[in-house]
Amino acid sequence: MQTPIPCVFMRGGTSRGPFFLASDLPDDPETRDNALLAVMGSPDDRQIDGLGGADPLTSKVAIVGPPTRTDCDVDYLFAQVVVNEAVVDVSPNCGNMLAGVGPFAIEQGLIPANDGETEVRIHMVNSGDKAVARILTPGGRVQYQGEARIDGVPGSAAPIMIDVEDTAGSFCGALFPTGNRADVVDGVECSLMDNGMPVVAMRAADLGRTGYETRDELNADAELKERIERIRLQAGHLMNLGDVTDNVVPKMFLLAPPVSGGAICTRSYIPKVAHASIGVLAAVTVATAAVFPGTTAYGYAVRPEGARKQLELEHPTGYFTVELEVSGGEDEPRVERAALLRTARKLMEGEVFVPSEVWAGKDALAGAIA
Ligand code: NQM
Repeated sequence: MQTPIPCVFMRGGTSRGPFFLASDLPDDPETRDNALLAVMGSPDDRQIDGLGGADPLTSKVAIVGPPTRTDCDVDYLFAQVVVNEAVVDVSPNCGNMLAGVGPFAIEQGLIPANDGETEVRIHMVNSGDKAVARILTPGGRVQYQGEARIDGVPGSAAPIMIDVEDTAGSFCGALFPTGNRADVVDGVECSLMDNGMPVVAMRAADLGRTGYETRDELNADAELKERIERIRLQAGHLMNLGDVTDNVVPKMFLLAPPVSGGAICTRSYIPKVAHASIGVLAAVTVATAAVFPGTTAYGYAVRPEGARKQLELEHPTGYFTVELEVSGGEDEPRVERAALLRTARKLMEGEVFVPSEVWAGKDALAGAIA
């Protein structure tokens, strides 16, 4: 026997995965995680027995429900399903899947749509932070087609503008959890930061690399991956995250001077596989590093003048633009807000099946209680 679970399969930014209503999933986190492993086909390098795309970027799940924060319209819990381990990590956020939350919430009737544009205030449950997404809804229906382009996704789609604020220290308690703008970890100077995503930012040159390597080259570099994982495990303790062996944070960044007219060049690991582009909230954190003197990013970064700064972060498949609103002086800046452009597309709507020994479904529970 198998249990059907209603689900919408969506691309959100440069990620993809199933979106669920929280009320359609098991309430108990352990059963929920087992169901999500079965949905995605993990653990398995190919995720052949599930919906996962055998890559961290396509092994993601969004769980959406009514808000538990009074200033928000919906709750969004993100789950990273590890491809080849039986691990479901709800410790990080995902700013890419976030792009699909507004369209999903509107179409599921969690929030009414305006004729024109609908603002969806999203409580990112993983960190407790709030994001505001603006969705095009002509005639009260979500518009997916449009002219907005984001690197890492072919073609164009309707723009989804997302604002995040007050993300400093969302997971680690402070923007610089060690109190320093740079620390030496395992012999390498690192900026340990969290402006919406815990990040370890290192100069690629300090690890004997250029920082301009392709994703394939980085994934084939076993020696570098081992070194970076050693640094990550130590950084986890320094960043108040504890033992991060089974967590997908902090994300690991190699930085280099910009080569294509951007603000800084980035390569990232999420955290053990190189990213095809860059994570959204990770990009906000690295852009923040670029405006703080004393970080590993500052000396490399090319920054525009003024309080509102557009920083184009170079990554393996193009650019990611982060707009930062910065107050305070040059030495003690404060990032008030970050704005991002994403797109999303609904790909499929239906039911996904999990073996009933993993989860027998809500009706079974109701039957047992009755
Ligand atoms: O940093 C990848 C992604 C992400 C996360 C990852 C993300 C973010 O590109 O907000 O979006 O870091 O695993 O989807």
